[in-house]
Amino acid sequence: MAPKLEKWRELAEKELKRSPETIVWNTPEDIKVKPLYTAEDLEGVSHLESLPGMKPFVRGPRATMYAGRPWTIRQYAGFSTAEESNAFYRKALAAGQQGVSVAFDLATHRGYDSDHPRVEGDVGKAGVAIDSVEDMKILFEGIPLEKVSVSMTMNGAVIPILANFIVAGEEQGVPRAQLSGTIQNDILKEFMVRNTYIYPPEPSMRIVADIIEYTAREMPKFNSISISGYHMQEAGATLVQELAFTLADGREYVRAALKKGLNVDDFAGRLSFFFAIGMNFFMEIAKLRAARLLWARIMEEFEPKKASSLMLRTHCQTSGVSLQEQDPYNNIVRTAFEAMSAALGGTQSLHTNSFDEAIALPTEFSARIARNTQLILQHETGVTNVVDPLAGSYYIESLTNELAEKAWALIEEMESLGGMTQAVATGLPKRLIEEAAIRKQASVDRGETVIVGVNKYRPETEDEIEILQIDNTAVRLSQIARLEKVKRQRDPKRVEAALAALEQVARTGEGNILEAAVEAARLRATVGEISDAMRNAFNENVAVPVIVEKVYGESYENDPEYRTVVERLQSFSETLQEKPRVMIAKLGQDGHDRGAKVIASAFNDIGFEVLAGPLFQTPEEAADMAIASKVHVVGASSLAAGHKTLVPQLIQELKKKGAENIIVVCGGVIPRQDYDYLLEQGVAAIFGPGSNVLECARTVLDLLEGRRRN
Ligand code: 2CP
Repeated sequence: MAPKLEKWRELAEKELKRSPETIVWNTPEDIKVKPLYTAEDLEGVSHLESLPGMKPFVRGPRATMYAGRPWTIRQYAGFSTAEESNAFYRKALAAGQQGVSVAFDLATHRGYDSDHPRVEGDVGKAGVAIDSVEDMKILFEGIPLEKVSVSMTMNGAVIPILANFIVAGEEQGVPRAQLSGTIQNDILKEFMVRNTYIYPPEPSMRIVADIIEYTAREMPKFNSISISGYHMQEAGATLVQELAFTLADGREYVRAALKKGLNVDDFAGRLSFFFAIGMNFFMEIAKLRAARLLWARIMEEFEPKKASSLMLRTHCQTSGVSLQEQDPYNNIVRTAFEAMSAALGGTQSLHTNSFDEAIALPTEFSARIARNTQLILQHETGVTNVVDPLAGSYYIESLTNELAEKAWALIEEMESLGGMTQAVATGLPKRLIEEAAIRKQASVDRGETVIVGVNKYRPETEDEIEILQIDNTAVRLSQIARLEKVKRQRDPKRVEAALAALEQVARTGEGNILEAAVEAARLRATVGEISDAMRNAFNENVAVPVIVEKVYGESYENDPEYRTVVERLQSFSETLQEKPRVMIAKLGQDGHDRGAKVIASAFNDIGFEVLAGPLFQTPEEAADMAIASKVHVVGASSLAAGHKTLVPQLIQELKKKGAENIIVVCGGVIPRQDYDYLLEQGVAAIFGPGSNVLECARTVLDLLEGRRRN
């Protein structure tokens, strides 16, 4: 150690009255953050001399970055009908938003038309309902698609949605070659965390490759994929996991495209990325820098000729899970810090969350504050004037290097499993993320990770905030009316032939699936019909939920409070002469299962017998399963706003089948305004965001004991 540093250590020890090693922060990534960084930490770090716009692009993909052009303010939005979403986009663009980003409802994500019986609770809820080109045309009416770039978050039903977009553009007078934007089209992370898949992994990978092929040939301004780590972090992944799995996914997509015979330089420049930006301010900045560094390293393997093929460009979104229901205005502050972090990390495009998103869909007011957060950053803080302003910081450069090294090791581990498709099939990445999520939850529950207004400094009274409610039934009926009209006006024979041709392309592997779907969409085949033609060829993916054991319990080792609950449950089980059985149910098309998985694992460790229901159950299917498995409690987890339709239906189904003795509780993103309604419908307890899992277990035990006494 240099003599001066030795001196610092002495001073630090004097101040602390203990060794400075005792204040090292061990992050969830297992990075030991020290109180001081110096030039010594950068010895041997090789990326320090690089410049922006040049490989390995660690300092940014463009030479001038925001000094030349600021990042795109691209707010993700969509709800209800195409008309309502269109009005929302036009207003947002007039108020300073720079690009459009479409949120589709879950029915669309999973390839169902709005009239399908499985999607009654989901139509128009967490996004806009799109059934055909007619809806798509309304969605973009008055928005010049040759100028405004459009991002579409779609993975499962990616073929019909992109086909509809292409045809809507054409019919608006914009040829596909002029369309700019991005389609998410990242199926591997769907199997790991996001769950809006339709088909099994292998044909799903073919779909991705066909889209890359088609856009490379026909749509030079369109980003063929948005390789996403966002949902991994949302599901609980550490930043190293997010980084590694995302880049490993990217490598896999490149291989899939090369296998189709494409030249790497013809498509690599249009691959894009998407990361979450959480509250670990400096680490997030370093993560984006490390991502660019590693992507350039990965792409070198494929020996591209163009430098732009090595360049990682990314969208970022502030973290949804960092938002809290309690003391919700704090979320504005959280989002602002996260946005600053994304800007300092060099993102190309950014969504800032609305402060009420932990509770419901954003209102016009909360959406304005979210957008203004970025406008203020761009116009008032001076953050855009200098490229990569934190380069050279001992701490940032050291973190960049350490994250890159750790992520690289994990990328190589995935490689040793045969690449990411194989790794995903083994379930390993999913399990690692779930374990990290459970550890994080335990750390919050125990107060080790502080969340202001939630597990510390909680206000005595809660502010009630205005929320946006969607009349789901009205949306569904209007969609069904339009669907019927579309079907009346089209030529059924030609539609049938186009769908048969599409199925044939899917089945044989000859031809391009997107190309065939564009023909079908032009003739007004619907999203559901196009998806079904592919279902016929590919079948559906079925996933069996696995419960991670012991991680939650281990985090609580020797904790007296935890022991008390465990012992109380043990003695209750003795009276019952069996462990109480809890089924965790996911109803409708809502695939957000972090909460459900965490609860299932924690409850299992605490001593309940836990049954994890599969994703996408109808209320009737969930009731049948609960009855067949003789459960005492069903916990319905809802994060996609379907709870007011689906949970009462579940209770009705249980009653209809004579099982009203089964206790129904629910949790997830449920606004307080809905509590009374749900309680009236027979829900016994509601656990909103920020609930302490041990508290939930206590409440469930109270309910079980109460039921037994009566
Ligand atoms: C950029 N440009 C510049 C400069 N910077 N030109 C001169 N000087 C500069 N300093 C050029 C670029 O080369 C590009 O032109 C154009 O300006 C636009 O810039 P960009 O950086 O490409 O920005 P963008 O068009 O906004 O594209 C950003 C991304 C794209 C990341 C590449 O893929 C994107 O917009 N992704 C958004 C994804 C998204 O919104 N996802 C929503 C997730 P050229 O194109 O001609 O080169 S929703 C999340 C929810 C949670 C969910 O998934 O469930």
